[in-house]
Amino acid sequence: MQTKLEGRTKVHFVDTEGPGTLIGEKLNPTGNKKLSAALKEDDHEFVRQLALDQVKAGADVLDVNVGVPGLNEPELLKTVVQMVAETVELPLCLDSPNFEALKTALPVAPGRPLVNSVNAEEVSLEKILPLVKERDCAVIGLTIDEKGIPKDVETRIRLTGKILERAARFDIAPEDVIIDPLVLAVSTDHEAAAITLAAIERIRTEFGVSINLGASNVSFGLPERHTLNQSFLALAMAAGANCLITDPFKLSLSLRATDLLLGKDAFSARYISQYRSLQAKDS
Ligand code: THG
Repeated sequence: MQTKLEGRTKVHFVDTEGPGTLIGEKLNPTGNKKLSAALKEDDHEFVRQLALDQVKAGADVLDVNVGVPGLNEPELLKTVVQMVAETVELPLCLDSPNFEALKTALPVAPGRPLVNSVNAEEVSLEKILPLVKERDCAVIGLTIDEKGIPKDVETRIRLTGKILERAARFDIAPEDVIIDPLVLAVSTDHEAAAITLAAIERIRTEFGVSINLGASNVSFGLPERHTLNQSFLALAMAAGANCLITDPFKLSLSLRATDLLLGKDAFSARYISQYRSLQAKDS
């Protein structure tokens, strides 16, 4: 199954059978003081550079999140999406829980963007899905509802079914819905990753849709986060996740290594090309 995304000039397919999609997560002010300051001070150069650096590092799609408390998110998301769209050619992923922000920014996003996200709550389904249909784009569906992130696999399967069914009612095709089963930090629940991996396998077999995962969330509160993220990313991809929202500076080569080991990189071409571009950047 393929999801077509489009940026200003580039087309990218999120593909259940092909190599993984890397959504660069760094345009997100959460825990990033420099970016928060840049957004407050309208430092467009800083934002543009962070976008360009992620493209160079191997991102396929760029996530854009501007959630800084106190700032006008609808206006800011629109401004930043416009700015990033002028700077890079890749498709964009508009990351906001704020309906008004998505509604305001979607018209200025080029091509066919990815909306991040809708969830299984009534208010979310009823507001976000019509927006996605109207803009003819794709959406990430989080398996979360009024009760929060389910602890068990079964509820995540049920919520996946609910999101896909509701999308269908709005005439949104299953290939335009990428399910994100979410992962909690293993520091607070040692079974969190194992449960998400089991959910990924079942979503893939039972629904066949693309699966997204934030591969940095698993390691909150632990040392050597990079090591945990790297191991989790490989396990998640082996289980069936084909779209990873993560740090391209640290994980792009690891992601291409996993593609190769899963038989999705003929002649090691993408792995070698990623290696070379990282070498070129270092020298
Ligand atoms: N699923 C979907 N969307 C998501 C997530 C997900 N969007 C947000 C998040 N999870 C993915 N993005 C980030 C961005 C940054 C970090 C983690 C996830 C992060 N930041 C560092 C920190 O907090 O310590 C600081 C980074 C820095 O200093 O540069 O780790 O799961 N659909």
